[in-house]
Amino acid sequence: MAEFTQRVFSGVQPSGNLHLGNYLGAVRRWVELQDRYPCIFCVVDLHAITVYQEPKALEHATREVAAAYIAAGIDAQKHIVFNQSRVPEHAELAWLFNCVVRLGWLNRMTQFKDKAGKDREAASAGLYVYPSLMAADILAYRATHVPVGEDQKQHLELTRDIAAKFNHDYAERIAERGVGVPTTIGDETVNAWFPLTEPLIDGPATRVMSLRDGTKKMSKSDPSDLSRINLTDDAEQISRKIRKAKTDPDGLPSEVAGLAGRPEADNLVGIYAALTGKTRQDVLAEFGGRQFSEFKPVLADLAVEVLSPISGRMRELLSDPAGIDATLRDGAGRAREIATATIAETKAIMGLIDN
Ligand code: AQP
Repeated sequence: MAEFTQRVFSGVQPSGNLHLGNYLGAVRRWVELQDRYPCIFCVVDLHAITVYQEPKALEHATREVAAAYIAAGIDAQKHIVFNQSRVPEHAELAWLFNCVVRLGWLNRMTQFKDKAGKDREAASAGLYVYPSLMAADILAYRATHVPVGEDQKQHLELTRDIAAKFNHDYAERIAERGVGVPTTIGDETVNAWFPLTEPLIDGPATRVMSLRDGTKKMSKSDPSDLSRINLTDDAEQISRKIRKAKTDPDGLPSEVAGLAGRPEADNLVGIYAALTGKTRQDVLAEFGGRQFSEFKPVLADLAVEVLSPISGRMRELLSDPAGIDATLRDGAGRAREIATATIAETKAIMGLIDN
């Protein structure tokens, strides 16, 4: 029986400095997955412009995100690394999906509500249809697995809804053209053109929180630089930010249950766990009963040890922007071969003449 080719797709927006949350929640997981799957890692610049980006800063951030992927250990020769806008099929498929997605579905997206804020009328239309573009990014490669942080879970569910509706609406045509892949959903088997992509959200750092407020996620667009550890921060900056991280007056508990209602403590313990590959319980077995004044310097040393080789390698790569551009160009060429074939068949399924 035919099956979907197993493939991983994921991306980061070049909308500012890459931070520890992006690294622990996404990029570091990709490095592990690249030994098990063929992977496509995209710098999603078309997503970034859903909010205004100063052009020079966008160029710099695009190269910086690509450099971070490679510095973190992504093999851009064996896998595919490129920036989204170089492959126009993403935007083309997003339009087709805009005609599949329902307004009611888009209206439920919490990220739009968060990012648009109170003045929704002033938000770009791009920000509103962002989830269609994300579905297109993934399904242009008919990717089966997408490693992301917790915040992207709802968008991934929407991607599955779009795929399922497309498969359902065009079921006859998919069968007629003999391109369907039998896919079991519950106790039903459908003839799918698009896979129902699996999100991969696991580990102790699927949601790294701001160092200034444990109830808000660490984010590139947080106006306070003290809220996040950037991958480009040097040892002194990392230590200072961890020293200044908000905590409560109590010491560390010895059981995970003792972290309940203490978001800042939970966050720092989670970061330590993710950086060492341990569980929160392991960390508390070691540090339970100690004060933050003792824990923070150990955490800072650990963060510097893990991040400095990455930031050093990023600096080297960024000293040769033409080299990064060549990697992105090469990746885009290979990505495009896959995406053009998907779009051609998708259009044919929909009845859009293109011969
Ligand atoms: N705080 C986080 N903890 C764990 N994972 C995170 N990710 C983002 N923030 C955290 C994951 O990183 C990947 C890339 O995210 P993105 O660039 O698409 O944008 P985002 O999720 O909107 O990240 P930011 O930093 O908050 O950017 P801005 O401020 O520009 O919106 C995704 O897999 C995401 O889950």
